[in-house]
Amino acid sequence: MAASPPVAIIMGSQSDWSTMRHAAETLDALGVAYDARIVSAHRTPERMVAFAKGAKAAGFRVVIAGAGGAAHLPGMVASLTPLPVFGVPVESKALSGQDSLLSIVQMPAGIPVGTLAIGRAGAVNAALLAAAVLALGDADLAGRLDAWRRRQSEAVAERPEPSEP
Ligand code: RP5
Repeated sequence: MAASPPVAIIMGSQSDWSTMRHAAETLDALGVAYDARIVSAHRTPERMVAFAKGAKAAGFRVVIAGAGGAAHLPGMVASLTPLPVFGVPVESKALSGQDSLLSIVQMPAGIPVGTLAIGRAGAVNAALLAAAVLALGDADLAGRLDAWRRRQSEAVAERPEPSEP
């Protein structure tokens, strides 16, 4: 069986995809392969355990986990795999993602989850961090990451456009 791509993007629900697709698009732009899956800590707990326990042996090297509300998915997965886990708090309807953020970031000492910002910014930055980790052992990817950052800098105007909002 072919090894998994280096990055797993997991999320608790289909409804998280509108946020997590930004991680996928960022990895696409950097030429980093990934597998995106719905793995819910409370609706599909056995799927979650199977994924997390098998992730390293499957060939994944980094996990990006997005969840909203009582967002225990990133922490639960981190407890079951030695791989680095980056958590993305998805913006919830009731509490605008503050619940997701606090659920993910407040891990007790011993099992880390690298927690990003709420929503799109967190999803993009989780992908950039995953790429940075992989780039430590991949000079081509390191070059693509440098180029991505250079293009971002070049796209910033020196002065604001007065007619734009
Ligand atoms: C969490 O519950 C998911 O990560 C999602 O953010 C939230 C709401 O899920 P749905 O009710 O939209 O499926 O498990």
